[in-house]
Amino acid sequence: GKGVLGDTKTFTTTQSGSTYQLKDTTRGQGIVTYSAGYQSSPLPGTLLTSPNNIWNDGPAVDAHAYAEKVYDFYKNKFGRNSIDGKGYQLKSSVHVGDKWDNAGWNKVQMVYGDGGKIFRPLSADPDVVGHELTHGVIDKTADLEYWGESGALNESIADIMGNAVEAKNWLLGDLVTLTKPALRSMENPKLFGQPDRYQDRYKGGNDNGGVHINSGINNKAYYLIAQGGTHYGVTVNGIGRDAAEQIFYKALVKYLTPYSNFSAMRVAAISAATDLYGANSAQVAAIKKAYTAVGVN
Ligand SMILES: [Ca+2]
Ligand SMILES: [Ca+2]
Ligand SMILES: [Zn+2]
Repeated sequence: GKGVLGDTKTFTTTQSGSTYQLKDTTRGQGIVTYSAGYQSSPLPGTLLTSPNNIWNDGPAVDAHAYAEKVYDFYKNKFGRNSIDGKGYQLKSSVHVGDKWDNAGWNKVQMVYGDGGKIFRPLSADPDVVGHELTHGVIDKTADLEYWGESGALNESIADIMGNAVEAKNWLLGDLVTLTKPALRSMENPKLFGQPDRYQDRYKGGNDNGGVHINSGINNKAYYLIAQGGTHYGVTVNGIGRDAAEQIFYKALVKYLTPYSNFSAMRVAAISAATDLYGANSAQVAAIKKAYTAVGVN
């Protein structure tokens, strides 16, 4: 099939009689992709089919192939079988709404608009798909409350894992934004209007208390842990993406709780890194330095 960006990709479908369904039964309890038919409801809509197993609906191809990619990411990296660890069926609906410029996890399934003004069809960037499915993983684990600091951590962990699915750069949404180079940068949150240290956090009530704003603080800490660098005079020796991913996954499933704040995130990451690498490890040292650099103690 052909994706939104014109790239050819292969993915798993199911033959049913004389047609093929956009349904992968080889991963967990399945990965199934529907069209909402340019309406916002009912969901999931109509199961997509093809008479010849050639797929030209770009947003559907990307939603399906990248759901498989995210499933494989969680399975191969962390041994996790889908969002609930028990193979939860991953449903996606594309063509949701009339040129809807958004995507989301609605607590049951993925929904993707076709965009038009701000975005391309949103399934075209693996980090977006990884971000939204990670909200599902968070719901089933730490269940971080979507408000204030715990909400910003919810957003940041969705960015961290979404970005890790691609692991190509430190941007979010760079393949789908039409009016700017990306939606967010973990390396330099300020490029897209996010704070990069705790002192500069947003304290107002918009955006659920700034969940998509203050996520920049934790994103920057994660970037420093993985990649290293000097931030406000504090130098961090990076530990690499793989170790950082393992630490934050363990922090999510073992140590974070619904009302964890930034300070608790620091402690959770240190605890997870201590489990994995020991209290005197370079990994623990990097976490302490990185959180100090962003003003979280
Ligand atoms: Ca919840
Ligand atoms: Ca991307
Ligand atoms: Zn989100």
